[in-house]
Amino acid sequence: MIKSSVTINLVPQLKTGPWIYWDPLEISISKAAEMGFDGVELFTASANSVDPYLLENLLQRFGISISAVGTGAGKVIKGLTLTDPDAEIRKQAISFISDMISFGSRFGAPAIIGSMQGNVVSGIEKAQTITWLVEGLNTLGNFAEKKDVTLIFESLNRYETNLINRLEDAAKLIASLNTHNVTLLADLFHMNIEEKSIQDSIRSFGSSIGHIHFADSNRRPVGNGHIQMKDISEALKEIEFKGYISAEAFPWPDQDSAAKATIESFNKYFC
Ligand code: LER
Ligand code: MN
Repeated sequence: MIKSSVTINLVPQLKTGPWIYWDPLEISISKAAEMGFDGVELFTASANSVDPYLLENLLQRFGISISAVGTGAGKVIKGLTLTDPDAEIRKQAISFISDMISFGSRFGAPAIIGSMQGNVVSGIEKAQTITWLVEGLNTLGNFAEKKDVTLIFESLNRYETNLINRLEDAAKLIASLNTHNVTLLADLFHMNIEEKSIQDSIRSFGSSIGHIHFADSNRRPVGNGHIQMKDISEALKEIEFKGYISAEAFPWPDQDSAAKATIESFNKYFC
């Protein structure tokens, strides 16, 4: 079954990011549950910035799940990536993501690697950068498997990385790993910039897709841009997608309206 999810950001200093809810955990979880979402995707500063017992309690109280946990704070706050030329930084990136995998696994939730993939930097060959990324994903994919969760890899648009921009490149990358535990994240906002056809790419790489980031062309909640969601929903139904469709969009015009627009679009296209 396709499930709905909405993002919650718990890092207030990242003011301009594409997350729907920005309130403290209890308020955001209660609002998401009341709105009818099946899950929430958490963006936290680190693995130990949320009390897992409090979180467990809130999830039970409001009858909602964690769809995934984001790891991007490792880059944005700590400057870590899996492809930094400095081996010590790469090691710290693996450690940061491993902790996030462990945290998410307590709730059966996979971790997402998006911006932690880093960039090809000046003076370093792309092939070398890919080798570091593959090493990191192999280590982390195998670690996640031991924790009984998948690991999710996300291609990002060219303004966020010069490494993996399209679903096809991401699919080739995960096919080259020594683990089958890594799935792909199809973020509709990034795909609208990079793919020839969002729905065709979904059909081509559907068997690898584990998670969707749900946003319109301008990263506003779905229904406020020009993405043709009907075509995309048909493609997702055709590939028998069974994961979460998670709203990673700006809280436009405000958090509550963005959440409402999102769940209405989800119900319109996927129920
Ligand atoms: C960033 O643009 C994004 O889409 C996130 O999901 C990556 O961590
Ligand atoms: Mn995304």
